[in-house]
Amino acid sequence: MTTETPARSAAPPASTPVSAAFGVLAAVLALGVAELTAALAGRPEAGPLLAVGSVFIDLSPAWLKDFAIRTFGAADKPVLLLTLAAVIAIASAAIGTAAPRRPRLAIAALLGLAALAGAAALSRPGAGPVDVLPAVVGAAGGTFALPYSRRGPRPRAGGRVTPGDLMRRYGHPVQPPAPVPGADRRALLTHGAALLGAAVLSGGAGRAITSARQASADGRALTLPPPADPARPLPAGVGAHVPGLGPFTTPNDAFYRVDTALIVPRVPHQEWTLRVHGLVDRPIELTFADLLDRPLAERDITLTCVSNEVGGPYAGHARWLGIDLAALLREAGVQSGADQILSRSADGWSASTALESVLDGRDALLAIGMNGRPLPPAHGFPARMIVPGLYGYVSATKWVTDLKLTRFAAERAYWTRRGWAEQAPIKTASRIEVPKPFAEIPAGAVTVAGTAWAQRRGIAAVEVRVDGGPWRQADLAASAGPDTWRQWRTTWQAAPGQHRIEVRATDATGHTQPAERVPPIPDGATGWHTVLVTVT
Ligand SMILES: Nc1nc2c(c(=O)[nH]1)N[C@H]1C(S)=C(S)[C@@H](COP(=O)(O)O)O[C@H]1N2
Ligand SMILES: [Mo]
Repeated sequence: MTTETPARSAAPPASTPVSAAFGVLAAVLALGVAELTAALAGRPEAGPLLAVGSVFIDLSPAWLKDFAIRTFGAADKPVLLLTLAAVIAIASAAIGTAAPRRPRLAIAALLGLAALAGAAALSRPGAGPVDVLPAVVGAAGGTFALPYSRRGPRPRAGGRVTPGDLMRRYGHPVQPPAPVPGADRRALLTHGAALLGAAVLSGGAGRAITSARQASADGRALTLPPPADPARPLPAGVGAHVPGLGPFTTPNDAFYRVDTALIVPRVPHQEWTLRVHGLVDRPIELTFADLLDRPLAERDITLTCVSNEVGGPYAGHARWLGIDLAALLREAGVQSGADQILSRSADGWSASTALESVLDGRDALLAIGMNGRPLPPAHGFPARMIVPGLYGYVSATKWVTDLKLTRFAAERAYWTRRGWAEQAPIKTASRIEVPKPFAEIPAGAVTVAGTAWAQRRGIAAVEVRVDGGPWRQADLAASAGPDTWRQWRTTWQAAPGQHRIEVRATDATGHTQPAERVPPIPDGATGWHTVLVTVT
């Protein structure tokens, strides 16, 4: 009698690179099935990558966030996700490598990672018990896949047949065939490909389900009522019409985006509500339909971000449609003693806005429309705040669901807890958009153009100088009011060589931008935007 050894243990222990690769495959499968589970549960933000990434964003110190925004700009989120993927790859390769010798330890490590992902998902605002499901299913998928890193996989028939197998099949002893060279490797590849295929299919299906749901949740199909109080038409000549200078009104898809949301929160307007509460006599709860029933105002307002560096891209102009925020607060009956509106969003972000700045007569809006369309999801659909003259982090809450009247002494918001100023009126600013930095331009008449803004005050003058020479007045395009940016242009007779162009604006109160450079934190950058060019 030949003693039969099970085929599994007959397979050779996998080599280290193979074990590592199967460890990574186990992780990829875990992520794929977790993603699918999150999508089926209708909670894409509970998937391990997004949940852990979001926790990382909220826990990371301000200097790291500043660094990320400065270094990667709009790519900061993809960079974070890639970094996270790299960390997972390294950890899972280590788990795979440990698996042949320390299978229990490997499984424990995998379950530990899954537990972290589950805890991260549960800690997110609005999370419920279903949010652990992706981690649980992912852990199951990972442990299922992991044994392949413990041993080489079962050989294919003919690859390694025991004499016992042949005895049973043919009823008499048969000489086992020589192992087919390469069969083990083929089997490894097949198993690897199967795992990868399952991971990609489940992950891809998850993504597809999520994006299909999202398309139905956003307001693309929605028609907004016309404004009871339309914006004044833009005066002719608000655009300086210089090639390379953006349009006066920024198209929605070109509008800068700044927020802490790793994926765009999708809030179905049918389910959205806004609560107005705190230090008020009559708390209010509004649905989206209630908003549509109220008189809508349309206003031209330029929005800017406090994180914008001198000359930076985080500014945009849009025509917003919304309800009068001050009127809403008055309806609720704000009590004396309140000095702050603490607004919160569906994704758990918050902003503290000085109550005074919303009640002082400016066009503060609870906006639902942007440039004639419902707000795009990335810009806060179903509703967001817009307060002229304040940087976005203290005023422009997207996906807003809650307004609490409170006191600065009692409560702080997302960024003010992280060292940014509580009072953040937008500083007078100007930037050169044409020519571009380090442009090579032919000698002769060169058009220099850009934008300047000083919301609430308005721009009174823009001056340009070259190589530290005398300041010269630029031509201002028409003004659309104090709350919008203003385009400008001038002509410079350029001689060959390297040149430094600088710009500074003066607002309608007579305040001129100071030369002193200060960084964005805590309440906005100052300094003159400077562009170096080569004239040939
Ligand atoms: N929910 C939420 N709203 C938010 C933010 C955020 O991180 N989360 N960022 C704010 C900041 S810092 C700015 S500058 C504006 C930017 O608005 P935009 O992305 O529509 O340009 O949104 C504000 N509203
Ligand atoms: Mo911002």
